[in-house]
Amino acid sequence: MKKIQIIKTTKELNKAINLLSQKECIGVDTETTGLDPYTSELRLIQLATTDRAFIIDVFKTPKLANELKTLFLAEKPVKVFHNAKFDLKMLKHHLGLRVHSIFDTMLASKLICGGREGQSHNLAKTVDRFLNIELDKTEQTSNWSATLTESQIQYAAYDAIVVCQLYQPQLLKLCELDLLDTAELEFDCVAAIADMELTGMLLDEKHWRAIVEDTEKKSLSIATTLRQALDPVDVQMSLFGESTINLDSPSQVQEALRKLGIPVSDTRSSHLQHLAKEFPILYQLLEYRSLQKALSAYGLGILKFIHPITGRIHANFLQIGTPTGRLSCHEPNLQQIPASKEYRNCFIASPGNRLIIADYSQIELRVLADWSKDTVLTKAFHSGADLHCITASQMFGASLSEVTTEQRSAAKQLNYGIIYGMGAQGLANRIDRPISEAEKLIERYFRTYSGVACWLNQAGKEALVNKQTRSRLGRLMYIDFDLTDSASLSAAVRLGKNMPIQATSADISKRAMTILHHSLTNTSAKLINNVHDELVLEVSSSEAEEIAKQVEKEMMTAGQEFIHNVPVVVDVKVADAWVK
Ligand code: DCT
Ligand code: MG
Repeated sequence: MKKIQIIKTTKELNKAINLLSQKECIGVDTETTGLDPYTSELRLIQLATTDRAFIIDVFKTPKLANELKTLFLAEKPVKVFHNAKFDLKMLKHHLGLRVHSIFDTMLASKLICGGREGQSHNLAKTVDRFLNIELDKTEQTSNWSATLTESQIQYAAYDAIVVCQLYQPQLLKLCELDLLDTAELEFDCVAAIADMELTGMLLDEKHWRAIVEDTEKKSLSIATTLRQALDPVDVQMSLFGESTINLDSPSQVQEALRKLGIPVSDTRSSHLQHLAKEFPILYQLLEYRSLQKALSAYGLGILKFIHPITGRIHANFLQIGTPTGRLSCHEPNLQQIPASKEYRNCFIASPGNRLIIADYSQIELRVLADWSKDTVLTKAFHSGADLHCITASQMFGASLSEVTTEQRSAAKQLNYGIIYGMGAQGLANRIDRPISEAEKLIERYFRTYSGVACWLNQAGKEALVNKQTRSRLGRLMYIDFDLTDSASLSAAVRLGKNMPIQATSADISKRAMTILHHSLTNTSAKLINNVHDELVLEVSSSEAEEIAKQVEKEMMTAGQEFIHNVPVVVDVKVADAWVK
């Protein structure tokens, strides 16, 4: 039986804080009446050591919670949370409390897992894995707004205690796996992400509806053209001139295309793209599909995420959303709003504010240049000229001023394709040239950038030997493969080449968020979105220009912590909407 105390007076609280302050770490947890900070209430705050817990009932003694300010801001003890983002949002929104020196047992568990998917990192599973304890979570969703039962108090206390107990074994494991730097980077970034979610983004609902309607109209009109082309007989016979073909059915579409003499082996878009030059009707089909996709992904569905209280969209960002450490975003996915102007234009600054849109220029290629120490690529970045143009001039033997748009675009495909382990066939498809030409280009690329070739080769080999790869900071990504399966082997090699680069870029982006979150604390500026190498902030108009400069400078600083021999460039724009 663990010792549990419900704190009722300032005196009791001070005594508890005294005791807790002497610990290396304390477990912290909250119980709330729901998941959304704006519509639910904060009921309990639990503070714990490994064998006792102190509980503050915020309903009964709300003033006591404010007394936690010093403890929460202090460097020591370390505050251990499981999924700190959730508790930080509640503490900040309801009590204005901020927390320094965080250790997050959920993020630690994910880091230790090294990007392997299929493992759950909820508290019960984490406790089971690291402490071999079975945790009863039945009270989690019980009624936290009524009079609390003994069982609820026990549950609340025990959660904070086990979180505190997780600290030592997880710290040891992080140390063993050489993950302390990565863990520090992650833990420092939690508050930035919590605040970004609390702030949310403003969507111009009317404008969005207009665009969706416009897309629907376009889609309808293309569908009519397509039906007439694909199903001419039916249209003529039908009384209402309507075709019965279902354009969303691959088998019906394939059959109709074949009847027209178009030799389709399947109806995947990449295949159709290939044939479209010869059979232009396929361009219409591709266009129809992309409109339909946009409608289902970004149709009116997003409007239900506009918060009834704030009027903004508060998406859910998963801090370690992918094995490389990139953030992912859900409900809705603000990272996947189409890059086209019309959609992004709908995300606006609220009156009196402006947006700052800042993105790293070619960050992955800069990481590659710096890490591989390739002299040619490094020199290209130092020259300050357009990288893709430089590559094009080298690949096609033209002077910089002679490079054509197509050549630049092919060079760009090459520059990025290389880090994704793209082969000659892939390049040929993307630049729409014969495979023999793609082969020559790749060969010339590696001859020019021999340092890159060497680094990539090595990275691919090491992935197979070590069955893992790491970012520059040391983020661990296990690579699982089947030695007897060549497809699985080449996938592993590809990951070995690409993951370290992408993960390092993700680390840079997180570091930038942390630095900005910290330095912008006493300004009007707030982070509102992260799309990998791009950060979006909202700021009062009067501060916008000045803070934009600060954002540029600090994002560069974050980049240069990881990239030492190549300049880091950040493009910054101040605008009324999310457009570049
Ligand atoms: N990207 C990629 N593969 C490509 C193109 C882009 O992986 N073929 C990724 C990496 C960079 C990011 O998208 C931003 O894309 P762009 O802005 O188009 O790339 P850029 O290098 O900045 O090129 P440009 O100078 O044309 O903007
Ligand atoms: Mg660009």
